[in-house]
Amino acid sequence: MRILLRFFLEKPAPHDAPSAENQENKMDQENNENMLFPVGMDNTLSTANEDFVRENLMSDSFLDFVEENTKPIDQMFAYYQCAIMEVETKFKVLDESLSVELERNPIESIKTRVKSVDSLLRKMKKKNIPLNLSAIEERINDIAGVRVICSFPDDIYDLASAFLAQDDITLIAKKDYIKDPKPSGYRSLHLIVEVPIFLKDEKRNMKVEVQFRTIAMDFWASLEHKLHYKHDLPPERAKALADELRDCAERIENLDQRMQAVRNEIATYNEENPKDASFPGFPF
Ligand code: 0O2
Repeated sequence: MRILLRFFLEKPAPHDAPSAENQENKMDQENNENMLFPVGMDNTLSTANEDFVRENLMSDSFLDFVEENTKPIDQMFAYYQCAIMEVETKFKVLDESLSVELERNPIESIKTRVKSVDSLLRKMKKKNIPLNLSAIEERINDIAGVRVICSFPDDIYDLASAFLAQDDITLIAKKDYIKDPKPSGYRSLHLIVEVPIFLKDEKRNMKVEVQFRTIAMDFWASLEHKLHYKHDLPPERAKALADELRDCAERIENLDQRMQAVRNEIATYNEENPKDASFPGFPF
């Protein structure tokens, strides 16, 4: 619907009689924008486009057809959004409960997203997935995504095992790119899980991809993702930059290990030298 409206709204009003001044401006504008059609022809085409849109794309039967077919898609995205909310809440609860035991929050932040339509279509094309909703739900695992950014590498594994121990979570797949980084240098722990969502009169199991990263891993992945848009580099420069990014990833891994070692030493010291648990002045 929005596409139809935009198409319609962005076209100039075709029946406006152009004044000489407007006509001149229009020609300047068209020359500037390198348009394909001469002025008169453009107007004729706009009128033809509008007639086509009114008669076909705005007919009641076509609009009913669009509504009928977009509803299941909107519903599917809404279900994935519900699954994201369930999983995000689970991590907020884990973070709060573990903060007492650890005296700090193991989760720095949580980011969530439902896959964008263009990213979904690109994946369907890449994997040659048939154009129907059940094939999409069955074969695409990351429509719902939750990214959990942790303080230290050990927090990742502690949180992942606490999450997987919950009896309504089913593990579908696990990819440990921390123990076995991608050739790009990418590090993260990925879990594909199924989580139930409870609707008005049904329960549905939905797939969610959970990515666990430390702040350092997320820093690298976010910047590297942005740099991917630079496709037109000469091959030797592209290789040099890929090597540079891999080197940055290795340095970041080293930083993570050093920060983890500092944390471990402090934790050991605290265990060996416990604070006096009794509060002076309180009789219990
Ligand atoms: P988006 O929507 O932009 O996040 P599978 O889904 O398992 O069949 P896929 O997609 O190859 O196959 O899975 P993979 O590689 O395990 O995980 C894909 C996601 O991990 C990507 O999402 C990224 O979020 C992240 N990722 C994987 N490799 C890299 C990498 O080299 N650099 C960065 N920055 N991120 C990476 P998408 O597919 O990009 O989709």
